[in-house]
Amino acid sequence: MKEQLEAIRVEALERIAEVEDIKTLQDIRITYLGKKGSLTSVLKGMGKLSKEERPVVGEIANKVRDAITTSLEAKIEVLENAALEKQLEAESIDVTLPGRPVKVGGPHLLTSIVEEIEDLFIGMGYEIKEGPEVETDYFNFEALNLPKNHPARDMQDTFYITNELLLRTHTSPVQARTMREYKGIKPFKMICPGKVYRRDNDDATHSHQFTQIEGLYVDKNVRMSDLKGTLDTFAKKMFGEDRSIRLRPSFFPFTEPSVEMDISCKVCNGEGCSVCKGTGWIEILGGGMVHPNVLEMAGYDPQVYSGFAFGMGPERIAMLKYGVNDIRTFYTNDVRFLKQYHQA
Ligand code: 2U9
Repeated sequence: MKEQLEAIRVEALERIAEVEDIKTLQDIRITYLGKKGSLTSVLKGMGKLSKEERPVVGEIANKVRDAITTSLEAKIEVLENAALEKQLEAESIDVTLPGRPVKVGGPHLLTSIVEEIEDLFIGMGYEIKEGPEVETDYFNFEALNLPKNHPARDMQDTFYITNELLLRTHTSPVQARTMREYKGIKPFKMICPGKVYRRDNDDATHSHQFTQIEGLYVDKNVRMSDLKGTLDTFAKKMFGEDRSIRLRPSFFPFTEPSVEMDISCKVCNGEGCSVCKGTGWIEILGGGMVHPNVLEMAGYDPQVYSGFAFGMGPERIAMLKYGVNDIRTFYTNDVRFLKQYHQA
């Protein structure tokens, strides 16, 4: 029996030494020390031993069990440490590796232009106003001296939603709303940037949705020369101090007299080239003195108050300033186009 116990010890320790995984170690524990294990079955046979032999064999059996247990625990610790090492190695982060660059976006060219124009007018004391894109027929047409059946309504092809509701065709209704808000007594300067909609077929110079910035100044004694000075300041700040402007007579239902403003062509310095179609001038915006009917409808007495208004298309301004030749590039969002104008 002593030999049997010794054989178990040797065999068990050998197997433990060879094992490389914890699961097999657990199987070994069961094989030797479990209820039906080999050590246990040897111990069960101790009843057959003499009184003298029993304590001697018992002590050896205890020692063998202790030896196997100690060896098992030591090996478990070794394997667990190795597993932990392996996991730490696999999960280690090399903090010295260079990071992946994060792509940063920037404002759209149109947004930059609108903000630049806003800043210019804020500097001249203007406030920024916004209004709804779904407008009433009243604010989009009626309040701007375009009564129903007025032939000038044909100038704009409109997206109608109902008989009375439409997508605004210009930002002018925001000005009509502002005059109403200031109740015919408060003098003010405002500009209103925003999206507008026309039933146009899209091509290089037309888009069914585009941007407008319109301005309005109402006070006592506002004169045409104020308009001219304001627009001259704007043109020089926007296109360069070496630019000159000229005003040509025009017609808009909401202004009288009405003008269109050109700036001298930067490409040929007024000599005439393909950009300015040989004229030396490039049309930038329209404007005029607010029609007395428009002032009156909004509650401002045209005998006391006067005003000037102007309107421009930021897409056109951006196209001229940066040589963009197709208005659709603002809306098709080709990143190669957008990237060129990041000032990030
Ligand atoms: C009120 C009174 C007057 C706004 C004006 C223009 C002239 C004009 C267009 C030019 C090209 C915009 O981009 S565009 O389509 N606009 O020429 N806009 S006067 O006059 C107003 C507006 C509102 C109450």
